[in-house]
Amino acid sequence: MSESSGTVIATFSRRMDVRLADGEIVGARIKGKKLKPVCGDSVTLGPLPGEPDWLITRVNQRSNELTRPNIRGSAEVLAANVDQLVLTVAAVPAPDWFIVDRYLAAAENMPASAAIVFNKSDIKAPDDNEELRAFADLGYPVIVTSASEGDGVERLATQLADRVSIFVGQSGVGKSSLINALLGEEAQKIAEISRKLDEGKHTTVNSRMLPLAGGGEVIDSPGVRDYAPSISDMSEVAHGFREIRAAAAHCRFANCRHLKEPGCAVKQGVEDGEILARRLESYRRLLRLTERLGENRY
Ligand SMILES: Nc1nc2c(ncn2[C@@H]2O[C@H](COP(=O)(O)OP(=O)(O)O)[C@@H](O)[C@H]2O)c(=O)[nH]1
Ligand SMILES: [Mg+2]
Ligand SMILES: [Zn+2]
Repeated sequence: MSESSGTVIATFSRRMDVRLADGEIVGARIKGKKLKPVCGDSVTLGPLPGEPDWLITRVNQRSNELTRPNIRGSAEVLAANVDQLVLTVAAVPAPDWFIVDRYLAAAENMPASAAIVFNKSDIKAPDDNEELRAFADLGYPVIVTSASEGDGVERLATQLADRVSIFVGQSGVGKSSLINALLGEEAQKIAEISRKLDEGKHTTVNSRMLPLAGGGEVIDSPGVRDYAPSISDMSEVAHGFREIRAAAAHCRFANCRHLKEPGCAVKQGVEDGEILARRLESYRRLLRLTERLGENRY
């Protein structure tokens, strides 16, 4: 079997679409049960005689992984080799800022950069939004868009240029609409046609990666009702929150968990109005969740 390398651009449980180096897209299945390629993976694969599907024989070393815990508490990988998380929120449905915090915690630990998009500005402009201002103060780019009116789409395109970005966030915030606005009708249609080749065989698209005209890739992901990163070491929890990580250096105890310890600089930061109370609460929730999952991990 002659070997090629390619990038996984869509997954349908155990079947995937792989883009070869020359741009051709092939369907593929996976050799054995141990290999678990995800969208964004670089894989080694080869054609199978007498079959349209190719066979993936190897998943190449990943630069990072976007994860969430599965019910047994171990990590499920949602995407790999991602440069940037685009955390999408909207005027409606109302943002859950705790989910945004947890995606940011994932980005900090992957590591990957992160940007926040506030979509549907045509419905309600996010004027004087305390949460968005706090994210901008932490150094995260905040981009206000309207996928339907086109506002902010240029700026978003600049933010995405020449890197691999995954759109994440609640269902209905406009992730797919924004990607449509970025790619234009034509590119979307091409993606649809390539899919129609064997429609019916696999229906649930987990994630799909699409190339941007000017360079770079975007991954559309299905909406979530909730999200938390899978954490392998408790120190990653505080590492996930930039301002908590920074303040922690000034806590009285080096191993301060920022719960009830005296001389906690993080708690002091909240009292002084330098750290949002919600961010500390977010950190504490993720700490508790991670501890609980750790206890159940077997
Ligand atoms: N008013 C308005 N509606 C939008 C905008 N973007 C998306 N929508 C609508 O919001 C709904 C959900 O959009 P979709 O892209 O499927 O969201 P996704 O679940 O995050 O992929 C659809 O009915 C879209 O037409 C926007 O900028 N303004
Ligand atoms: Mg969608
Ligand atoms: Zn502390």
